[in-house]
Amino acid sequence: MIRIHPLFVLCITAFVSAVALAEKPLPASAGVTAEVAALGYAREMPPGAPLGAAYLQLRNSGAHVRVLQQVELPAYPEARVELHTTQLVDGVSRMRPVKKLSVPAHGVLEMGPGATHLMVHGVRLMAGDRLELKLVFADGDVQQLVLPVLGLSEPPPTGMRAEKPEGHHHHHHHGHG
Ligand SMILES: [Cu+2]
Repeated sequence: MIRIHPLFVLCITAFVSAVALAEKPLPASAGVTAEVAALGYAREMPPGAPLGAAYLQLRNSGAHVRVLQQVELPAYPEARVELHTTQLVDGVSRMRPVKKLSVPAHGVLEMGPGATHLMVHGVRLMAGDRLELKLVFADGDVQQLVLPVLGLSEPPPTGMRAEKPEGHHHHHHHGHG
């Protein structure tokens, strides 16, 4: 396997991104836009659940912070996605929407149950489905990717964090009431 110095990759990415990307094979559900590699999954909704959740791992190989500002569902114009964070308040997980999420330079934004996540409104997520996402970054960059919808007991894709045990029982509490 040919190793290329990261700085070299950074310099040539703008000119020959296709060549640079070819050096790193990515999983089927991954997508790449100028220096951000994405991996993720959505979770099947339990019966009666009003909202769905999806989780991304965004890996920024660039020297500048990247800001995820919006997530759209091209296949579901009526649906919408909120960026959520989860905080433990008095022993109860509470979610709240945020306007943006940052992916640090040379860093990773790791979403997961009980932590930062995407809240999906208006789509019934069923195991085995695929969910197409359009990520819109603050700098105007757009990235499309397709996530698998995993069943309730399926483990996350390799390399992604599993559910935090302490957040499990409170995951569906919502901070709006
Ligand atoms: Cu949420």
